[in-house]
Amino acid sequence: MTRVPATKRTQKSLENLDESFIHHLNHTLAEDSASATTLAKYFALSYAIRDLIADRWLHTKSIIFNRRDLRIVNYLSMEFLIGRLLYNNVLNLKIEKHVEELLEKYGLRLEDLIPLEEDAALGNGGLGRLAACFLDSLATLGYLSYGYTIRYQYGLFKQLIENGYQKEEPDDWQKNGYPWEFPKPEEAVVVKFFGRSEVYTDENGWLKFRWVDTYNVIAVPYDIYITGYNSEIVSVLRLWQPKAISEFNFAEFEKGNYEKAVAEKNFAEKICKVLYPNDAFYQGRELRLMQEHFFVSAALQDIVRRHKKRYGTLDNLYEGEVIQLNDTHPALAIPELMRILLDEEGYGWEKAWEIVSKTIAYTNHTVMPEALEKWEAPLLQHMLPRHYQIIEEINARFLKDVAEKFPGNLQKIVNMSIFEEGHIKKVRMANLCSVASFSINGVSQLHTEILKQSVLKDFYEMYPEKFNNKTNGVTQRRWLLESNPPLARLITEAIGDRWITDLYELRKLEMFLDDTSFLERLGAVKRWNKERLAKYISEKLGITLDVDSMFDIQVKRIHEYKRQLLNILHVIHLYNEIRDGKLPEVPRTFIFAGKSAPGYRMAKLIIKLINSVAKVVNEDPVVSKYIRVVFVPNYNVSLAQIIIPAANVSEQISTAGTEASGTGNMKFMLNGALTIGTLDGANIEMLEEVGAENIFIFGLKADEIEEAKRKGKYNPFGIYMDNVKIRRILDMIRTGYFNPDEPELFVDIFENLLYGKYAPMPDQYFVLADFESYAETHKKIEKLYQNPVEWNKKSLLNIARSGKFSSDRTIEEYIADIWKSKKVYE
Ligand code: HBZ
Repeated sequence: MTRVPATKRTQKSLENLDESFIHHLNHTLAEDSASATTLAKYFALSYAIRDLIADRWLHTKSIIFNRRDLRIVNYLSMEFLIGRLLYNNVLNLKIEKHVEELLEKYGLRLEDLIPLEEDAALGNGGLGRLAACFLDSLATLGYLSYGYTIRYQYGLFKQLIENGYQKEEPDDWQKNGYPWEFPKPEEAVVVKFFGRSEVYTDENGWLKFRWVDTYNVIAVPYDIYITGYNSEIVSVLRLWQPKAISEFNFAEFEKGNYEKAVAEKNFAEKICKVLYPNDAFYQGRELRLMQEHFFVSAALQDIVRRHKKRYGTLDNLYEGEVIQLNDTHPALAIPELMRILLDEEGYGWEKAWEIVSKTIAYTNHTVMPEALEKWEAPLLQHMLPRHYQIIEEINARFLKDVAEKFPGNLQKIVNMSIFEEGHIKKVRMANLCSVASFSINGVSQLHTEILKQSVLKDFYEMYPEKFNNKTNGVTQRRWLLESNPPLARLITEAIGDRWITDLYELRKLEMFLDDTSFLERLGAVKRWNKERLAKYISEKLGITLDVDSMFDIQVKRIHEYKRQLLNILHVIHLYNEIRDGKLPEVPRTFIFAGKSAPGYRMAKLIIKLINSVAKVVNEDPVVSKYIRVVFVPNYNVSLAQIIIPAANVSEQISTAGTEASGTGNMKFMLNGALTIGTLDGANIEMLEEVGAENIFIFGLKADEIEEAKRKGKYNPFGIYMDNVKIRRILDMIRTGYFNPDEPELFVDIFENLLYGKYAPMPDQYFVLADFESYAETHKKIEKLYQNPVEWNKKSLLNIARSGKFSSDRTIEEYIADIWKSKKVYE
């Protein structure tokens, strides 16, 4: 296919951008330029840009229905954490200059409009943000792709910090309207719940099942077109919104049953009310199961409809479509596709199973047992009786295969069965995915090895060919070009702009490793970013930061396994040293940000501890000359774009073997921070890229942690008794040093570390075991920071070697090994 250069298409419509802006201001919004608010102008500009994007969608759509040789990637995910789109679209369309000139005529700058957009926070953390990066890469590389999820009314809650405690507020992200989506009511489908499975004999005398007496809801799609950099092709992010079939029941109303009159509407609205705010924690709530089924069923009907339109048959569904499950949350895609093929399309079991198991692939994102989805069988059976029956049949056939492969090995049957027997029978979604998918992947080398050797060991023995690794990546368009303009400029001046679509180009920066003037400019860029963050913190929190101090940053969800506790214990240690007159050689600012799940007691207590320590440290006239501690509220994508570029040091300190990959680690590296980290997740691969002299690794390794646990030989109480520094720190926490008004407040943290009061064992994340090694490594960092040339050199090397961590590389690997799709333009 001959390619119309992307710029040409845009250029054509660009000539009208000014007119289009005024048109939308006057006619879409009915405002005039003299009296319109800045918000109205933000909307007018967004609508004008959206028109350019709609053109690309029409082009992409024509390819979808004309090119049957291109397999479409379907990424099913409960979460897409896309953040703001205005500036992202401006950069991807390469229209920044034009837009700046246009706005200037109205006395506006792009940077005044950008913050008016609400973040679309339809995700919790890494898993949701990964999905967003993938759509950017797919569009940029020119593959056809759809993301499917729910149009949540409320995204991830907004975090307030009051008196040091996290408070949650609903995130009404659509309250002013949202300019980037297109409702497509004509493509609505019906999603069914409850009812029963009925046997009947069809016209050929075959015994068949059908799902009857169901409760039905309409699913209406809203599309957001995700642009790629300099690309004609957009990815479609399709958000499903439930709608009642009958929104108002007049008969019930007449009878005075006001509740019943709106019952259907309430049911529909409940489904998409809110994103579940847990990350890495499973809660078996009925509403969550409804959400999972709702968007999966809508997505599958959509995929099936599209394939029939493209090929006229479902026999070869896997040739036109591939479905990637983002963790087990969309696992109901498996029985739903079976149900469609068996009950609605008339396929027999064997052919239906062949289609399903050649179409669906599964990505695992965690090995933490508390995060694994296990639905109570009676709940699933009640809500989705036909799906339950299909899962039973899948399991029966699968267990036959297991028995054949491992004759007489009952343990295998017990381990691998989709059902976990017990007081309440459970459906193990990871097992269902492992049985039905043609590909099972982890998200870093270490994580994939752990899957093969422990969590999914039996499945690996049965189907070794299904297993593969796809180390995560992040898009450099958002995480460098958009978030760090001065660094992007410096790089482009030095090596040209090809890095924007080929991150390995950054290797060329190694030419400048001994160029002191270049290193100085790199230092100046970092300083600019630190000033930008300091300004934000001063405006929002009234805290003044010293931009000469070393910015040491840990931003991510608050979770015990991520060990924000280790970080703050180390801060307390530095506090003690300063009070003892042992003054640090470098002033440091410790910055934290991140949300806790609202119901996660320990994580919330850790937030309070950080804030309590911050208060004591920052208010101490001597100590605050050397260290400051800041907790920045409401961490989200937009805040990450300001915080990450300002880091000198990136904290990636999870207990080895717990963080599947991490992606924040990659964003920091790309922005020139030096990492202090454990040998966990993708940190290991970062070490491989930069070499041991350019990353600060500390702590126990995954196999050492594993062994200590297995042998039950870890004794944190012994460490407490033997190590005066640690004893002093923990005693301060226990006795209320940081919270004299309520001295007992942090006792639970103390007791959890030493006695495992709220955990299966004392200090289950090995905080005390790694403390000394962590503190020593921090000393090395302190020393290096005193030599700016050496520091900037390592910083530059980290940037230069971050090429592997582009989501473009990740996507090309998914394409080559799993999706086997082709680019629109080769
Ligand atoms: O997925 C994260 C991993 O913890 C992180 O290591 C990895 O880099 C990232 C991308 O692969 N996992 C999550 O973010 N998980 C969730 O957010 C989650 C959300 C809802 C759940 C369970 C997990 O029910």
